[in-house]
Amino acid sequence: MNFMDSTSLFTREKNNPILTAADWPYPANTVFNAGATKFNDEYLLLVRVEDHRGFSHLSVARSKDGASNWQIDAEPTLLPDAESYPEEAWGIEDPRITWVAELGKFVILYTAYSTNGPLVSLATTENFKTFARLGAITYPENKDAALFPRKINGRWCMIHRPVYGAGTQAHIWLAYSPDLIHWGENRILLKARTGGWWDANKIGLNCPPIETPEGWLIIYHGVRHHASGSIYRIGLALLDLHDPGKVIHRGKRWVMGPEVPYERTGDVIDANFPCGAIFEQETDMLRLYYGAADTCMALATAKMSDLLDFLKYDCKD
Ligand code: BMA
Repeated sequence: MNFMDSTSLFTREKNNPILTAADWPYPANTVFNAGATKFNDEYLLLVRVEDHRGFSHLSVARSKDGASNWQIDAEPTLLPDAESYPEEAWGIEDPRITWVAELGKFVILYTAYSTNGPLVSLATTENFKTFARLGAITYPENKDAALFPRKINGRWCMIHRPVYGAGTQAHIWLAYSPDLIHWGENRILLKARTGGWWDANKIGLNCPPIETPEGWLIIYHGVRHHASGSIYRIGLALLDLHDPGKVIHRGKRWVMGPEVPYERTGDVIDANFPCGAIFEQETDMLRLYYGAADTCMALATAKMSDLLDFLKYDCKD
């Protein structure tokens, strides 16, 4: 056991929460779990907005500095379309955005909340105004999916998270596809730990894999169940660049858990849930955008080199 403080790697933005339902141009219950990317020299969040029926849709918020003065679309940007896509009956949630240079498009994997449970759907966009849906790419129950930004050994690759055991167990899986629609060669990538671990029983991917010279950085959550509910915390792993099925390192400690009031109170207490991260190579800075307590959006930053050093160090004992 070493005594490095893994929870000091990320620094919370002083103006957190950066977005709340009160900022919204139309009535909303909560705004959280946004996908994130850079677009037209701005930071863009595709925010999950929950309405007063309990159903979610997605809306764009843009900012020049990624932390303040957000310009929010006056109306919902992407609404569920249950008529053409029945799996969207109870809303669309938790988008993960990947810029795919080869296609010249952003590929968005999101949760479609079907009447048979959540599953993963795929849409593309070039402008965050119009979207092309490719439909459901998994069956329920499955969520927490994201696409790698380029083909690996000639095929598209995604991470996803099927659930079994009446929702009590979930591992992180990998799958491959020739065309983004038909997915196969499924296998477990990271297993939930067991017993007393912070990431026992149920884990899921958070942000799309981030390419670094040392491997794909994976940001994932672990759910710890206890007498008064669950705690969603964030951990890290590193995958081989050429074969993402190979795990190079997996951190033992969590790097971020609910600590401050906006993470500890809200519709779902004690839930830190990022869906987007932006890595700025020039400054070595990783910006992590996360939903806090399923209620608002917050930002935390870390140095990529510190995260990679931590992963090596944390695996040793
Ligand atoms: C997960 C997802 C997230 C949510 C989190 C905490 O299973 O459904 O959308 O933020 O639970 O409620």
